[in-house]
Amino acid sequence: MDHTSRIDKARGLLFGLALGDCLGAPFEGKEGVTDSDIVAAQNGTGALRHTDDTALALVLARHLAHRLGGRPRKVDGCIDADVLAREFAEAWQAEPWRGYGGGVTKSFGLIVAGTHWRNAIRAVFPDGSFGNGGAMRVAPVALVGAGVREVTELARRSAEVTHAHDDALHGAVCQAVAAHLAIQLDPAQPLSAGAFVETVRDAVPSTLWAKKFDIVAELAERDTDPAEASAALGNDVSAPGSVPLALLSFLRHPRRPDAAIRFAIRAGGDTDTVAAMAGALAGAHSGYAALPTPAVSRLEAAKQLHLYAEHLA
Ligand code: R7I
Ligand code: MG
Ligand code: MG
Repeated sequence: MDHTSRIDKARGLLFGLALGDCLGAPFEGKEGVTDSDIVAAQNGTGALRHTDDTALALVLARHLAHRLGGRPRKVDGCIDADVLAREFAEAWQAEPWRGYGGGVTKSFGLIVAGTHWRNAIRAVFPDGSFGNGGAMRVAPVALVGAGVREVTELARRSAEVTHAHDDALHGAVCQAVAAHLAIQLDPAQPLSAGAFVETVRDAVPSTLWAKKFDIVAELAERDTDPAEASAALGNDVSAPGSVPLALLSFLRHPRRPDAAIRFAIRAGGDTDTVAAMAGALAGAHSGYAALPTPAVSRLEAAKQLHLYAEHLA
């Protein structure tokens, strides 16, 4: 891949994530949302405000960019868990109104008060959170890991500082590996949903997730609608109840990030997060040029998104 398409795909990934988050947020928990409701929001005026999904993806992107800066790339040094946990908690402390989950709100409070992240997160959920917070912000690691193994390792390390439950880690790995594949694939070539899902499945050793992947592969092959998709896969704040729906939203519209985002939003439930994850995948696949131009220029974090995309590409 040449440098121009790498930058285009890196921008597509980050801007797709933020666009999905911003467009999805106002529709969270709403029923009967139509394509034209979403298009109206997309074609509006004024800044598009993001939530915790984009806020923490930016923190992770900045963390990766700083730790890569100028040195030869070495995955081991890309994530310092203790530093990253503090950076996430400080982002929450600076802007607690961005719509954070109830569990992380408590653990971030403990971390800024001095508790080590390993103790803070277990104090809130003894088995670790199974929320989708590790997956929603993970996509930037796909710009750094050289292959599935490295991306898997970075995904787990970025997620575990807040989400220690196996299902949350599986969700982060699923989303990160899917983003990695989306970057590698040439959008001019036909995409095989079956082969795509198989590669992701190989990185996620879990019988619960294997069942989800079977459903994703089956629904991706036919003309399923968002209501059927969420009934079959879930659309809640848990990782297994949202990450597979995002993967399907992308696979239904791999070359149309705006359509993938609308599919995710019309599926209802945790719309900002499912649309952010679907937008990251479709943006990484098709590139920045495929995103709706007026809307991306209205993104609140557009400057930082450009900066980190260029740095990480
Ligand atoms: O996962 P997390 O960061 O939340 C992300 C979601 C996204 O939709 C964002 O857009 C934002 O709206 O929030 O935050 P957590 O607090 O770790 O998990 C989210 C929710 O999942 C929690 O508030 C709980 O309701 C539920 N949850 C659990 N409930 C019981 N036991 C997660 N883990 C557990 C658990 O172990
Ligand atoms: Mg959110
Ligand atoms: Mg959400």
